[in-house]
Amino acid sequence: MAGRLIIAIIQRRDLEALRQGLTSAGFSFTHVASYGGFLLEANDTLFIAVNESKVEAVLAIIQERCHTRTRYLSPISSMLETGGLFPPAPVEVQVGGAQIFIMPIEECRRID
Ligand code: 2BA
Repeated sequence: MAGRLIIAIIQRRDLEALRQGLTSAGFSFTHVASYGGFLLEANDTLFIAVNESKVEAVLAIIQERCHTRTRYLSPISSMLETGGLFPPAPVEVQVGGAQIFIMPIEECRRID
Protein backbone atom coordinates (compact mmCIF):
# COMPACT_ATOMS: atom_id res chain seq x y z
CA MET A 1 0.00 0.00 0.00
CA ALA A 2 1.09 3.60 -0.54
CA GLY A 3 0.87 4.49 3.12
CA ARG A 4 0.91 7.84 4.81
CA LEU A 5 1.65 8.63 8.41
CA ILE A 6 -0.43 11.54 9.64
CA ILE A 7 0.94 13.19 12.76
CA ALA A 8 -1.66 15.49 14.28
CA ILE A 9 -0.93 17.79 17.22
CA ILE A 10 -4.22 18.82 18.75
CA GLN A 11 -5.55 20.60 21.80
CA ARG A 12 -6.42 18.39 24.73
CA ARG A 13 -10.00 19.65 24.76
CA ASP A 14 -10.55 18.20 21.28
CA LEU A 15 -9.11 14.77 22.03
CA GLU A 16 -12.28 12.92 23.02
CA ALA A 17 -14.32 14.21 20.07
CA LEU A 18 -11.52 13.33 17.66
CA ARG A 19 -10.99 9.92 19.25
CA GLN A 20 -14.68 9.12 18.77
CA GLY A 21 -14.67 10.41 15.19
CA LEU A 22 -11.64 8.39 14.15
CA THR A 23 -12.70 5.24 15.96
CA SER A 24 -16.24 5.25 14.60
CA ALA A 25 -14.87 5.70 11.06
CA GLY A 26 -12.64 2.65 11.58
CA PHE A 27 -9.25 4.36 11.84
CA SER A 28 -6.57 3.08 14.19
CA PHE A 29 -4.20 5.50 15.86
CA THR A 30 -1.71 5.94 18.65
CA HIS A 31 -2.10 8.77 21.10
CA VAL A 32 0.86 10.33 22.88
CA ALA A 33 0.49 13.00 25.54
CA SER A 34 2.71 15.95 24.58
CA TYR A 35 3.54 19.55 25.39
CA GLY A 36 3.72 22.60 23.15
CA GLY A 37 7.17 24.18 23.14
CA PHE A 38 5.81 27.74 23.06
CA LEU A 39 2.92 27.73 25.55
CA LEU A 40 4.35 24.81 27.54
CA GLU A 41 0.80 23.51 27.81
CA ALA A 42 -0.31 19.93 27.50
CA ASN A 43 -1.48 18.98 24.05
CA ASP A 44 -1.90 15.63 22.35
CA THR A 45 -0.18 14.02 19.40
CA LEU A 46 -1.90 11.36 17.31
CA PHE A 47 -0.09 9.03 14.91
CA ILE A 48 -2.49 7.76 12.26
CA ALA A 49 -1.20 5.43 9.57
CA VAL A 50 -3.51 5.04 6.58
CA ASN A 51 -3.64 4.17 2.93
CA GLU A 52 -2.98 7.25 0.81
CA SER A 53 -6.60 7.11 -0.42
CA LYS A 54 -7.85 7.69 3.16
CA VAL A 55 -5.80 10.78 3.98
CA GLU A 56 -8.53 13.24 3.02
CA ALA A 57 -11.13 11.34 5.06
CA VAL A 58 -8.92 11.59 8.16
CA LEU A 59 -8.25 15.28 7.55
CA ALA A 60 -12.00 15.92 7.22
CA ILE A 61 -12.63 14.32 10.62
CA ILE A 62 -9.83 16.38 12.20
CA GLN A 63 -11.22 19.54 10.58
CA GLU A 64 -14.69 18.81 11.91
CA ARG A 65 -13.59 18.02 15.46
CA CYS A 66 -10.60 20.26 16.25
CA HIS A 67 -11.23 23.93 16.81
CA THR A 68 -9.14 27.08 16.86
CA ARG A 69 -9.05 28.84 20.20
CA THR A 70 -7.69 32.19 21.26
CA ARG A 71 -5.31 32.30 24.20
CA TYR A 72 -4.04 35.39 25.94
CA LEU A 73 -0.56 35.35 27.46
CA SER A 74 0.83 37.75 30.01
CA PRO A 75 4.51 38.16 29.13
CA ILE A 76 6.08 38.25 32.57
CA SER A 77 9.46 39.18 31.05
CA SER A 78 8.27 42.63 29.90
CA MET A 79 7.04 43.39 33.43
CA LEU A 80 10.41 42.43 34.84
CA GLU A 81 12.15 44.67 32.29
CA THR A 82 10.16 47.72 33.48
CA GLY A 83 10.78 46.93 37.13
CA GLY A 84 7.15 45.93 37.54
CA LEU A 85 5.94 49.50 36.86
CA PHE A 86 3.83 48.67 33.82
CA PRO A 87 1.54 45.67 33.64
CA PRO A 88 2.28 43.74 30.47
CA ALA A 89 -0.20 43.91 27.60
CA PRO A 90 -1.66 40.46 27.04
CA VAL A 91 -0.48 38.81 23.85
CA GLU A 92 -3.14 37.10 21.74
CA VAL A 93 -2.24 33.66 20.37
CA GLN A 94 -4.39 31.52 18.07
CA VAL A 95 -3.98 27.83 18.87
CA GLY A 96 -5.09 24.97 16.64
CA GLY A 97 -7.38 23.54 15.29
CA ALA A 98 -4.54 21.08 14.56
CA GLN A 99 -0.97 21.05 13.37
CA ILE A 100 -0.66 18.26 10.80
CA PHE A 101 2.38 16.58 9.27
CA ILE A 102 1.93 13.96 6.55
CA MET A 103 4.78 11.62 5.70
CA PRO A 104 5.21 8.72 3.30
CA ILE A 105 5.53 5.32 4.95
CA GLU A 106 8.46 3.50 3.40
CA GLU A 107 7.62 0.17 4.93
CA CYS A 108 5.13 -1.13 7.44
CA ARG A 109 5.61 -4.47 9.20
CA ARG A 110 3.62 -6.16 11.86
CA ILE A 111 5.35 -8.72 14.03
CA ASP A 112 3.07 -11.50 15.31
P1 2BA B 1 2.89 25.54 21.18
O1 2BA B 1 4.30 25.42 20.75
O2 2BA B 1 2.62 25.64 22.64
O3 2BA B 1 2.27 26.81 20.42
C1 2BA B 1 0.98 27.27 20.71
C2 2BA B 1 0.61 28.42 19.79
O4 2BA B 1 1.50 29.52 20.06
C3 2BA B 1 0.77 28.10 18.30
O5 2BA B 1 -0.39 27.51 17.83
C4 2BA B 1 1.06 29.47 17.70
O6 2BA B 1 -0.15 30.20 17.51
C5 2BA B 1 1.82 30.17 18.83
N1 2BA B 1 3.28 30.10 18.66
C6 2BA B 1 4.04 28.98 18.67
N2 2BA B 1 5.34 29.29 18.53
C7 2BA B 1 5.41 30.62 18.45
C8 2BA B 1 6.48 31.58 18.30
N3 2BA B 1 7.77 31.17 18.21
N4 2BA B 1 6.17 32.91 18.26
C9 2BA B 1 4.90 33.33 18.35
N5 2BA B 1 3.84 32.49 18.49
C10 2BA B 1 4.09 31.16 18.53
P2 2BA B 1 -0.32 26.40 16.69
O7 2BA B 1 0.51 26.91 15.54
O8 2BA B 1 -1.72 26.00 16.39
O9 2BA B 1 0.47 25.16 17.32
C11 2BA B 1 -0.13 24.32 18.28
C12 2BA B 1 0.89 23.31 18.76
O10 2BA B 1 1.31 22.52 17.64
C13 2BA B 1 2.19 23.93 19.29
O11 2BA B 1 2.06 24.30 20.65
C14 2BA B 1 3.18 22.78 19.09
O12 2BA B 1 3.02 21.80 20.09
C15 2BA B 1 2.70 22.19 17.78
N6 2BA B 1 3.42 22.75 16.64
C16 2BA B 1 3.11 23.85 15.94
N7 2BA B 1 3.98 24.06 14.95
C17 2BA B 1 4.88 23.06 15.01
C18 2BA B 1 6.05 22.73 14.25
N8 2BA B 1 6.46 23.46 13.19
N9 2BA B 1 6.75 21.64 14.60
C19 2BA B 1 6.36 20.87 15.65
N10 2BA B 1 5.26 21.14 16.42
C20 2BA B 1 4.53 22.22 16.11
